[in-house]
Amino acid sequence: MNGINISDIHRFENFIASAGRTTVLVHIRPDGDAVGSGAAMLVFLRQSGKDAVLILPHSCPDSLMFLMTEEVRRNTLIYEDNPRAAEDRIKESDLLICEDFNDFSRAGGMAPLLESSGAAKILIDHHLNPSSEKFDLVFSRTETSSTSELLYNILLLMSGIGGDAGRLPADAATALMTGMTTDTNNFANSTYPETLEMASGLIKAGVDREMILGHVFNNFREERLRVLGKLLTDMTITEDGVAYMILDRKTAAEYDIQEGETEGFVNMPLSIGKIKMSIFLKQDKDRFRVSIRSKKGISANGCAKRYFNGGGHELAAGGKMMVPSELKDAEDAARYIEKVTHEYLSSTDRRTSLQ
Ligand SMILES: [Mn+2]
Repeated sequence: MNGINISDIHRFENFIASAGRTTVLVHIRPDGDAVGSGAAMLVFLRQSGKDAVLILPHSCPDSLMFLMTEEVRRNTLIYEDNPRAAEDRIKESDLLICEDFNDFSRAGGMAPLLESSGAAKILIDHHLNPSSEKFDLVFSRTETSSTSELLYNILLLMSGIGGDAGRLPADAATALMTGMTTDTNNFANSTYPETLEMASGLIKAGVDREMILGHVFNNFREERLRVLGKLLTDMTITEDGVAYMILDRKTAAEYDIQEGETEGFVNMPLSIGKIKMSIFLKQDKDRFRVSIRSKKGISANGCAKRYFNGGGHELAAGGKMMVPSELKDAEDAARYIEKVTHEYLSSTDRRTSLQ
């Protein structure tokens, strides 16, 4: 099923069975797929009687707090709030399950400890170019909507589940549905036939999709929509069909914009017919965080890699530019984007593998 090797499932089950303490980790600034796949793995392990803990590098965004059920909360450590406890947990773990990232560097401050840990390491991820050599077992698939979808198919193959989504713990099923729904932006992108099979299986199993949509798409603060309005008004569109928006620190403070609230903004300009690629920059303490989305035929990943110290998926990627060493301010950022996107769209390596 889904190209997952059954012997890898057996190895995964053996790693879990022989582990005393298992720790599940996801990427920094966790999104719906990270929290969803992380919570689902945690609940599955705990309901199988295992000593399992989930570590989130940063706290869970408000819109996803419904996934932090009593059981999940009790067994989750937030590295940002309590680095010592998270580090101690990693040190005493004999199995580390890393989800929704392709390299330890995506775990932020915990990266060196994870690299040097003697624990068995398993990767479950859907990003390009995973650091496979650093793991004992790798489940990596890029032609899938999300890590949550990949994990769903892995869990279905586990003994005790036997392909029946109805046998997944209910909270794990909800978490997986959430991760897939947010990573596809509610089935708008990266949706494969298997993605819809997953949705069908989970809804049959009793997952409440409307509840999930209510939390993740219809529960924002007014400030978010106000700042989006301003960004769209100020958006620049270049002759090459690139749209870009820049949120500097001053504007973010004026609108009282909080962590995670600009999630999804970068997708909006793609609704314009002539736009081939959309770039969104958000200024942080010492850097601009960069999000890039593209339409088929243009590689967002290539652009992120070549000009913005990043990467990701073919049509959805991210990066960062340090302030002031790489970009002085928002004006400088605008000039840079116009220059490099023109160069990029005139070159041949803009193309994606998906045509
Ligand atoms: Mn993901």
